[in-house]
Amino acid sequence: MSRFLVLLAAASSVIADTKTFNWDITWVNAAPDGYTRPVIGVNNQWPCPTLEANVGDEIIVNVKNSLGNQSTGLHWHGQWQKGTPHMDGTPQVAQCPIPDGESFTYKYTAAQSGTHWWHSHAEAQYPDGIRAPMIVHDRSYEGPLGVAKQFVMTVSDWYHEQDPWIVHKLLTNSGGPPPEVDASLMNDKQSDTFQVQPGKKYLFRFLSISAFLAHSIKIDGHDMTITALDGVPCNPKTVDSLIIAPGQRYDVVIQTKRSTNRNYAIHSKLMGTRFSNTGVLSYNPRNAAPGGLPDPIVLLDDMSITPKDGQKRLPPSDHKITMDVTYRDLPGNMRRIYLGNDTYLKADVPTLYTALTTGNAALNPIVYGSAVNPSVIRSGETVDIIVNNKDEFAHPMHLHGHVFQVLARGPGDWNGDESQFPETPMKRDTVTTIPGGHLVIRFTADNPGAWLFHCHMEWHVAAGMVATIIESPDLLQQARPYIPGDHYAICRDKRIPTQGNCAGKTRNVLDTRDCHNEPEYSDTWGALEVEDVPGGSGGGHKSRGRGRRGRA
Ligand SMILES: [Cu+2]
Repeated sequence: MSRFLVLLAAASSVIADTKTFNWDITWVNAAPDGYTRPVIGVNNQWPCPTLEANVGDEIIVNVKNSLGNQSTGLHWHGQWQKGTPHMDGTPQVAQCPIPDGESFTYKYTAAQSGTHWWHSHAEAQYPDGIRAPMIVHDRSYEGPLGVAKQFVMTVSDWYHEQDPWIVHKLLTNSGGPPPEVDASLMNDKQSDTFQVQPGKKYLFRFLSISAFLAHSIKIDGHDMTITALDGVPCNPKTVDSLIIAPGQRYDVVIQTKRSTNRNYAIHSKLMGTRFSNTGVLSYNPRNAAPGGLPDPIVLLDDMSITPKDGQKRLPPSDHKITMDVTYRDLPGNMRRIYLGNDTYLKADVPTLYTALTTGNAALNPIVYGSAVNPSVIRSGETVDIIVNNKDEFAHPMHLHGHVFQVLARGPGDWNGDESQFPETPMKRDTVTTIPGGHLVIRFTADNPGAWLFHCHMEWHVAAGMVATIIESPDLLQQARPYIPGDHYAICRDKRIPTQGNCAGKTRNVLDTRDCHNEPEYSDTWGALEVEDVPGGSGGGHKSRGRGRRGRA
């Protein structure tokens, strides 16, 4: 018995691989909808590469920032970073921003299998192109699906202007009407063809890498059986169409027909706009191109989907965090979103570093600064986050470091009545609120780190719709995750302090008078500093350099 286990362990250590990627982050021109503009790519290419691995692989991504005008930081959406919270890629939270010209290595285990993605987490940057799928294979999930082949299909909105400028206009009262979307993309193109054979099953991995708007997806003549939400395998649920919000993923299996005499349209519609894409489910390339409009979509209530592992509702929570979503116009021509008490502003010290360096005070949310909307949770607690959404948007809310159970979603503020909570709740990592409604999610504090909870509409992130969950700072201090030297080097490079409270104060850390509390106009700008973009051939407005404190 014991020898058998040893052999198994040896076998799995052979299977687990190290996957190394060398990514030079660069501006490059691209025209996914026929309009040429500068986009952010990797190694002078765009679309950015899909990161593909097997569950348990060690991922090493050597990043060089060659943008020339913006800092960056890469987040691995769907990877919990257990034991490596410093690899979460969130500038001024898990690390300092990677300045122009500097290098930085991400190294972590791809522990969460499924359909995920990676993207810049420097605000207002990923919609300029730096986002792509991250697929982590797991035979124990994929094998039983019995599919002949897998396809990845991303959907996104697309803009001709660069995002920092869009955000700038959106968040100032004088900016005029909201920016208009210029196109919808399917796999970063206008259309894509998925070649199939008759009488087989296929897995489609749908991802929304949108900046702002959701898509509906429907395949003519074929039901879709959902098999995973945000990488979490679920009990099969057959639907006719689905709606996917920014940050979300749906795995679906389709069964192809016996006849090959026609091809079918895959409709991806950018909701609330005139833009859509028509992909081709191709049985035979010689068949006529499919077209037409999809039938009206049938709304899917994802709350009805249960996880494959059958996990029951977690025990009643020890710790409830309630956040109201409100828009406020502030003096100085600013429009900000408040998530809870405050509108998010970056701390001077990355929040994880504050958690590691302020001793017992790290258990007191005050040290992180009210402007990061901090909540400190303790190891083993069951935590409820309650969002009361006071405005007319359906916000896709994403929590880093976890998946969560979704216990309630409905109109109005949450009334506290837990009697209708589902026995076996849906689990995912990005869930949409309803306009003017509430959302209740629950998770266990089992992953020490500094995790953002935010809307995945990127412009809402820039407007401050972000909160910080500081999880088990006492355990972080005991465990002392090893933080490599290159993390500190990029801080030194820009004179960003790496210890102390939100203002970098290492004594009297509860004195936070010097921490940011007032939104500054320039805070609405993207990755700290934006200047003229080299090589722009049609990129619209050239952004002006207005970085906060001149960090690049
Ligand atoms: Cu939002």
